[in-house]
Amino acid sequence: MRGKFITIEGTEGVGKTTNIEFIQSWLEAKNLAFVCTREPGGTPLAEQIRELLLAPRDEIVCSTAELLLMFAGRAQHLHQVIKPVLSEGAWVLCDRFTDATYAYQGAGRNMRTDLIAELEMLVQGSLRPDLTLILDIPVEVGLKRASARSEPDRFEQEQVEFFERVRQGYLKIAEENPDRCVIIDASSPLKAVQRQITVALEAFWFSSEESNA
Ligand code: Z5A
Repeated sequence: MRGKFITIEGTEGVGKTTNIEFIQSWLEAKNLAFVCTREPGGTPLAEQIRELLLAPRDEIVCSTAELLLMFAGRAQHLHQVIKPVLSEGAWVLCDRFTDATYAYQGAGRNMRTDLIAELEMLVQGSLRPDLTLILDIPVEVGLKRASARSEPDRFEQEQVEFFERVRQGYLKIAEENPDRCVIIDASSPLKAVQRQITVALEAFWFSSEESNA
């Protein structure tokens, strides 16, 4: 049986990295075999593409080049990691996936959604995440958290308006995919965020067990 594919998404500084560790402990407590990975990245080639994408540079990166690089890394990641792991029956926990492309390149950079959908079909076929946790937070709060943590990468140098469009992009994805997406209020204290994540994971676990029975 194919394993389950969980993704975690959100704008800057929402706490994905912090909460991924928590989700890993939940998977371990359920005795599930899983691989934790990320995008852009997840294989040596895709990690090199990540470096190219995140490095601040003088040259303006055109949106089409950015979009194609995202999907180039994703193709390699799917081929080398995600698909083999799922077909062995293990679960995949991925820090960002194609929803990030719709939110950042689509809503953020105003790229056409139908073009993104064509690339999605080319690279993924029918494969989609089974559960997506969208950590949501007011943009200013997330940017403040992120800036306290590290030097800004090329995306983090964008203006507040860009991240506002990205946030709205994520909220639209959640609205259009209610069976797959759960919005988590990430502005709460960490314990409260993790309680919401546990509720979402347990509900997903229960419905997966029911459909396997
Ligand atoms: N990107 C794209 O454009 N298109 C695509 O298709 C894909 C990606 C896949 C890299 O992603 C960039 O790639 C990303 C979008 C683009 N750029 N941006 N912006 P990334 O996921 O590697 O980068 P990131 O979004 O900047 O994630 P991050 O740096 O790992 O941040 P985070 O994981 O969301 O946050 P965190 O490190 O867990 O937490 C931030 C701080 O807040 C930290 O000090 C925590 O201790 C603190 N924190 C966390 N939770 C709380 C709560 N609840 N209360 C208080 N403080 C908290």
